Amino acid sequence: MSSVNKNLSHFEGSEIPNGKGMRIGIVVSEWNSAITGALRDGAIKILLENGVVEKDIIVKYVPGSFELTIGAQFLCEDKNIDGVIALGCVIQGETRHFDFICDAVAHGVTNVSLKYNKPVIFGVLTPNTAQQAQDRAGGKHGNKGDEAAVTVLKMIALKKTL
Ligand code: DLZ
Repeated sequence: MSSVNKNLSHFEGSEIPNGKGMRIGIVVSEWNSAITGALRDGAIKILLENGVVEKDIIVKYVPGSFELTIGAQFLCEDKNIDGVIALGCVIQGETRHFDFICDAVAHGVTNVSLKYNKPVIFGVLTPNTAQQAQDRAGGKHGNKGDEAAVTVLKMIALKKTL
């Protein structure tokens, strides 16, 4: 994989915006819950470290990654929510559903984001093995939940400038 030897949670570019006053939904897939729980915890930690208050982080669960799209839509319907993070893990070696699920979620979250004009961040791991998933959920390649949290803060801040 192209990420070999990289910590993917090393952020480059502009500063992380302060999230004070932002209200953020997190939708978490229960499939591969040890991994998705670590993604969720990473995302929450980053949001709290960057000014989002606990009561403004709304966490909801869906059965599998396929349901992340509708979960994100439910959250986007709340007009007080500024942005949503969708967290899941689909391991390629373990399911023939892989392509169907990944394509559906990628298109689904994009559609929801455009429909509601709010950032919906794709925080779905799509590794080949369980080890690669662990490496990206608080392991040697960082935590994709952290990246998703930074991304939602940046996108909400961008919208506020326009
Ligand atoms: C069915 C299924 C399979 C085989 N594998 C995964 C997976 O690796 N990761 C994941 O998040 N969900 C998986 N699912 C469940 C689907 O996402 C979905 O919940 C079911 O197909 C019901 O719609």
